[in-house]
Amino acid sequence: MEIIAAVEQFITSGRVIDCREYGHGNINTTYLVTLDRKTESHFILQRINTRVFHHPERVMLNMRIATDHARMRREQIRMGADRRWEVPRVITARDGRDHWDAPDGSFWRAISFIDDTVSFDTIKDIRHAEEVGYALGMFHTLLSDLPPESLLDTLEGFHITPGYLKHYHDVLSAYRHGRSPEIDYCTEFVRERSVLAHVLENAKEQGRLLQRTVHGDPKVNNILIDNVTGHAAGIIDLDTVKPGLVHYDIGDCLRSGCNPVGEETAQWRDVRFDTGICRAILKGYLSVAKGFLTESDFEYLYDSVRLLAFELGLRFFTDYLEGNVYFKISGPEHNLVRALVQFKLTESIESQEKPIRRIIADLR
Ligand code: ADP
Ligand code: GN1
Ligand code: MG
Repeated sequence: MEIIAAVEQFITSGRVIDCREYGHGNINTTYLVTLDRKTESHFILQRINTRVFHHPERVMLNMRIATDHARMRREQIRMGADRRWEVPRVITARDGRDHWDAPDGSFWRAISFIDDTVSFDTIKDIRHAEEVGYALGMFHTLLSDLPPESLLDTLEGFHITPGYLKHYHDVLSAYRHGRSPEIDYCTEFVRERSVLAHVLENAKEQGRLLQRTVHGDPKVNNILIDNVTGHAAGIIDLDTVKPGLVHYDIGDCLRSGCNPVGEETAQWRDVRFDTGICRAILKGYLSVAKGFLTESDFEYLYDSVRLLAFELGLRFFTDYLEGNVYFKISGPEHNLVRALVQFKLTESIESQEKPIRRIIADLR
């Protein structure tokens, strides 16, 4: 498919000057398009990965509901005068729809570009960490009164760790390739933690944690930072906005932010969980979101950090064993190394359970 054919579906004025692959996403393919016009000279064009999202038109429906709601709430909330908060806008295609179905079956959509911002793959300092936490807190606040039932389940089983564990067992029993010390380390790691996998889903079933509208993927590079002020200016990658537990988001944001060497490092032995960053992210988060967290929500915060690191390791490891069918990779061992990174991170979280629980108690 010629990308230019997709670009043209979303432009009403101006000429295309440039179109280049953009960002470091693991799922979709993202392009930054530049036009020769004065306003809105950039936009984001994305080909949605339909191997992951089987009903991309439902993803777009959720995105429109969530962004309309967030924009409406943003006007009602008193945000500091020095703060901007941008909600990405879905750009309508020439035929009036919110996406374009290409003749080859690929699914394309365009989103407004949030100008004068930058996204980092890792946390650069404590202030950045607080802003990342603030961004997630602001996102949850803006959607806190959007009933989760208003959204469709666009990715069944997403963050349901027991489901990933079951799939892992199926894949492992069909696995016929060679073993290695790394594979054995991972299988043993998962075996020792099969009880852990149920912690949040059990709490949900017992009514201790309630479903809300969540982001699903609030890792560090999905939070845009204003170039000038250093403040968080918005949160992107809204494909997984759907009903869920805020714990999925808090756990995911912490597992992503508190790993200073980043999730793509090859030096997996050096991975550790940084409690200073953890404190700063939670401080930023709670500065906006404390009001809607219950006692029970606080009780499960430590479990959520540990679980989400473990869960992502399990997802990467399963994908490796399954022949890399889900995440984009740069080589055959990529998902195995990514899994080792997350498992090392989980170990580091476990070894610091007391200080992490203390941080949560102090900020409560
Ligand atoms: P993926 O689902 O593959 O992770 P994303 O939606 O996160 O794709 O986009 C990939 C990258 O493109 C982001 O990390 C960010 O750097 C950039 N990006 C995406 N949307 C926008 C936007 N609306 N404004 C500015 N940058 C964006
Ligand atoms: C994927 O699309 P991206 O790169 O922001 C994945 C997340 C993982 C993340 C790990 C829909 O996110 O769940 O946490 O990779 N998204 C989906 O980097 O599976
Ligand atoms: Mg992303």
